[in-house]
Amino acid sequence: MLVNGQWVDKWDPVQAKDDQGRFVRQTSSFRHWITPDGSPGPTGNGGYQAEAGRYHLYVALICPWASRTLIVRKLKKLESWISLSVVEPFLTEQGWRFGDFQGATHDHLHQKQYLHEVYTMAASDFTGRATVPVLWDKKNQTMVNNESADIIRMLNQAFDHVIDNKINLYPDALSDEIEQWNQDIYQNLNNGVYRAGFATTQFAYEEAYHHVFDTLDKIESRLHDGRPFIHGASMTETDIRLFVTLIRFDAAYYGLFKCNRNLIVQMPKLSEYLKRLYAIPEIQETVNLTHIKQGYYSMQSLNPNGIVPIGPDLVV
Ligand SMILES: N[C@@H](CCC(=O)N[C@@H](CS)C(=O)NCC(=O)O)C(=O)O
Repeated sequence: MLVNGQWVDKWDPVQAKDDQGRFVRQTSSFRHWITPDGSPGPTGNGGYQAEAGRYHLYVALICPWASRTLIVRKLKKLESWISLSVVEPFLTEQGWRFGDFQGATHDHLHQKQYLHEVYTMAASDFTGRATVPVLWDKKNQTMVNNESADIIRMLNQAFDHVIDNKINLYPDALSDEIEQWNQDIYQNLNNGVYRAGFATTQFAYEEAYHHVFDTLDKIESRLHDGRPFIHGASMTETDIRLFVTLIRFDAAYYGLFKCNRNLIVQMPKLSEYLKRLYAIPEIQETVNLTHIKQGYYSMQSLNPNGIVPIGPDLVV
């Protein structure tokens, strides 16, 4: 991680833990918002107006948080508005690296080798982990936001006045319901699988494991009435948040993170739901199973010899 702008120590996936061995994720530090007129968003400062070609997204295809921003960028047809760089799937001793691995790219903007160098361009004394996603402002040469929850929310509406795209992943009428689901899904499933995988006590692992499967059971039974998406007929933010974890589950979380009561493919409604989402081209284009497997199984503390399992194929 970076301390006062200097890279220190070897990369360790366990960001922090509490006194009972629970994995604790770092909070994001750049929280500005792109808005239609540059006025401030819910957090941070103003000055980030939606303009063609002004912004850049840094992602990792292994990463569920980065992938949700990629999905929204595609669904909202923002590819020509927001350019993209993709890091390699392996976690190096200096964190995320750009390069030639298939599906990755170089840093088109700054020709940096490591993502942490992009962080120190934005804040030369930055202390913290250099995480993806990063939304970058080319005009002011700084970081707008590194919190995917903010990024998907802002991409859903900041450019609506200039693009012809009517998809709304966060309709007013559903906002309360979406917020409730977000909290539940984040804590118990999206981050729940990481809490199981990175637990450092049996207690913390079992607690997280039960949260993961209680949540999957709850979703399986909700889908029993035949609804195509979690909140009914239309896809919302909740579906995107679920998809990124479900698509990684059988390939990575079941084995590496020990979330092994059952596979998603063994849950009939959930696997139909996953297939339905995966059939949407804009979503499918963001999934790279090679990056997912190589990336997760390169985490040395969980898999010291770095052997990548052959199976399973994509579950959908
Ligand atoms: N709150 C962040 C979390 C992002 C995050 O933890 N990303 C992971 C990859 S899945 C990362 O970049 N980790 C690098 C590290 O911890 O050094 C978000 O949702 O945007």
